[in-house]
Amino acid sequence: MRIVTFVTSTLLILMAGTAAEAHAFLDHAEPRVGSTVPTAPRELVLFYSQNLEPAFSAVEVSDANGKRVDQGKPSISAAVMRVGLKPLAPGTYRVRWHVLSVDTHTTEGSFTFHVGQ
Ligand SMILES: [Cu+2]
Repeated sequence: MRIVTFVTSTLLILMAGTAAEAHAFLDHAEPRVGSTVPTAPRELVLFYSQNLEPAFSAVEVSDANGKRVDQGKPSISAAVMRVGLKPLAPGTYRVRWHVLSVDTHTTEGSFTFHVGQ
């Protein structure tokens, strides 16, 4: 419970507008944010601007019906988080991530990528 309170309070601080420091922002991703890829990727990789705390960082990938298509627990090393993907049919997929960076700030975001034409 103490940890939940801590995360919530840091999120509130972030939302209050003290975002001037170097939080862990998403630098880029593979597949790229908003991109269309011709073949289904087997893995999603997120590259951040700062090292992550693995215990409090997560990502979900879902299809247009909201069904999870990631393989579960991501692997996190330094500033990179990756998760395996189930075989993806053509379509649009949404990525939702939240991370706790080593400076104790939380950030979150979402984006889509498209498989197929
Ligand atoms: Cu920060």
